[in-house]
Amino acid sequence: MLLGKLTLDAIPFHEPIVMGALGGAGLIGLMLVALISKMGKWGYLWHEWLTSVDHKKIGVMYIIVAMIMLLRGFADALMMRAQLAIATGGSHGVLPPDHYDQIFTAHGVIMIIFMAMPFMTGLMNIVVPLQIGARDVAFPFLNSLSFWLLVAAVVLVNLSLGVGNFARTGWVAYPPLAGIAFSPDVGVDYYTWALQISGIGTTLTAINFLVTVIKMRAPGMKLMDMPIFTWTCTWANVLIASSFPILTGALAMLSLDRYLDFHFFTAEAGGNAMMYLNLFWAWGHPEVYILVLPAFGIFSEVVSTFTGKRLFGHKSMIYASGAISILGFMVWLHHFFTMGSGASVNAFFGIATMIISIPTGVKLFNWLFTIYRGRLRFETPILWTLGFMVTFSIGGMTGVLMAVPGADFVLHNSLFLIAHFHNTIIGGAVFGYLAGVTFWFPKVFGFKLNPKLGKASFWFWQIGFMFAFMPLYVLGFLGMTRRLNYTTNPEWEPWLYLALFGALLIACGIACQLLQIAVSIRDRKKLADVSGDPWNGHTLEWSTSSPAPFYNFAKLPVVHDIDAFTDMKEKGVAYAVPKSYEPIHMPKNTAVGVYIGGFTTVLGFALIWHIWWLAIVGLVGIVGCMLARAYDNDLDYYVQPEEVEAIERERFEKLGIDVDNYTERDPAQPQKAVRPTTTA
Ligand code: HEM
Ligand SMILES: [Cu+2]
Repeated sequence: MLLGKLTLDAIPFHEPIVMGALGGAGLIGLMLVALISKMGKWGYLWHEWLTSVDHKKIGVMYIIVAMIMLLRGFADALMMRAQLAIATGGSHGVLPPDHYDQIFTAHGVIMIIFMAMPFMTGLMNIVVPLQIGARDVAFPFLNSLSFWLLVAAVVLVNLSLGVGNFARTGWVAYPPLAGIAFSPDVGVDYYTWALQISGIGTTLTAINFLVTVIKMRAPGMKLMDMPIFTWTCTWANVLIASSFPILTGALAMLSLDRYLDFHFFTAEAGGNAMMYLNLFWAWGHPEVYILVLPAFGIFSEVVSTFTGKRLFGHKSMIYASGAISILGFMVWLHHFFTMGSGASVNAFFGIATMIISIPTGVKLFNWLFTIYRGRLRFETPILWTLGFMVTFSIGGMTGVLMAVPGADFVLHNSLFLIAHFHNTIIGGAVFGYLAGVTFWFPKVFGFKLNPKLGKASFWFWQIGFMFAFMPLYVLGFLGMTRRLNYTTNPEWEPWLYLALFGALLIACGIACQLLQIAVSIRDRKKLADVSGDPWNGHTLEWSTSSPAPFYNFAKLPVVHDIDAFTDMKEKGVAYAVPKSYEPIHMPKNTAVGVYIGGFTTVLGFALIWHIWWLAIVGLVGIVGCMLARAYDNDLDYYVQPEEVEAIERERFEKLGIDVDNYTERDPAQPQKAVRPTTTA
């Protein structure tokens, strides 16, 4: 058949909820297209953003994708909470089981792979090169390619809503359920190809950033001097580079089982489904640290900035992150204590799991000691940080509880587990990213976010979280298992209502954030940051203007201290006017990443639907683009000193520094920090 498994039946015309969602999304899309056309912004969008290799712009695009997917993943969550609040006492609610199963699977996959991961990657993209005083990442084109591979995967996941269906296996896709015998349609294939494609992008990003921090640090910055966010990202990248290949292998084997009748994971021909569980979690557990370590880094930056103190125990923070990373590889079996590995194996993994709480505790005390006797400024990022400390600690403690194999036998697969990991992943990772957005927003856009709405959003999220997830601990103890689409036990009902109420509060929190962006854009003049250093920061990203120029630094900074920028301010050289400028070597924008992303979408779609000729088209397209790129010599250019000077002159004018009558201070004579005041 020309279209493989694809027929008109693949489109769920009979499902009003799905069709409504598709219609809504289509409408919003059309409105966007119309708006961009009306404003005549297509050229700008293409040349300045989509084809950009600037790490800051790529970072922003990652975060936009993450926000869109947060809305989708949260819509799924709301549907589940609403369903479970009405599907009680004999009612089966509105979502049929087949649809409900796709929803919890999509929710889990989207939140982890397509919301949290791009959010983390986006912040890393924006901040890491600036923090180490570099002009971009080591491989700017590769960076753009990674992003477009993510977009290809996101397109596939969203396509599954309207063409075919998504996996009904839970976000872990365990065989035999995920095998061809029990999941004969395309749902699992959407899952595997979307994860494979985005996984390649993630792995490339990790390698890119590892090379960047090794090769491109500013003169004088030793590895141990790197700011703590950069360090935690680096550990995350070590974890990505070593764990994502395991996922790739596991999913490749699952695909071989499904497409070519291999039997890696089916018992009938000598395979073993338990192997999949081991491989999946050998990636899956490091994955949770990939998400949370950079968030720990953000909290560290925020705590030291808003107490105005050097972070307590910079070195111990780095070592603790390393210990967490290494231990993170030795605990995977705690995800299936009930598999029957025996008492000694379970005991080993239980103890290994508990040991991770030690380096995590070290960090918590480092933050507390930094705050101790500091003068805490209660800006929005600090609220997220304090909220994290409380929420994450609860999640950590329930984690240690479940690390006891005996306890896990009772709690496994119950809502207690759901409460535990949302406790850590929302209270840890998501709160961290939201703190990071508020913190670094001015560096990217040149103005701060409205603080009132930011604080309102925090309180809605924090209180909403407690209402949405604390009841799940109780429900777990009361015996409610996860992934149920209706319940019949009247004892559970009040807790299910409370959980829905909590989710609605979180919805208000998200609404506040969207409103915050709109209001802040409107008030951008009032919220402007002309100093480039709106929070009195410690690290190099604050030493350049806001928004940072495309070349980041007119002169590469020279580093003498862990808190490099504080050091410069103390020595009075933070705003020194250079005598002259040199040409700056920069990469040119390119559309190749966009094209490869497009062909990859085609390839993925064709593989999912067994449309072999189309798969060849996709593959040939990808290889063609790669060849074209390989033979292209027009990749870079030099920014001329006159252009740099003009941009820098404008910056110094805004800072109130007279460039023409500037006398250099003697750096040997320490002076009080000269800091221009901010308007907001
Ligand atoms: C923002 C509010 C959120 C709410 C209200 C929410 C709610 C839910 C609900 C109701 C379930 C199904 C529980 C069950 O099995 O009965 C679920 C599962 C899950 N959630 Fe969330 N969630 C939220 C955010 C997140 C975030 C931010 C992440 C990850 C970054 C996440 C990851 C997951 C995962 C992995 C599952 C398991 C899916 C599966 O069973 O395979 N959730 N969530
Ligand atoms: Cu784990």
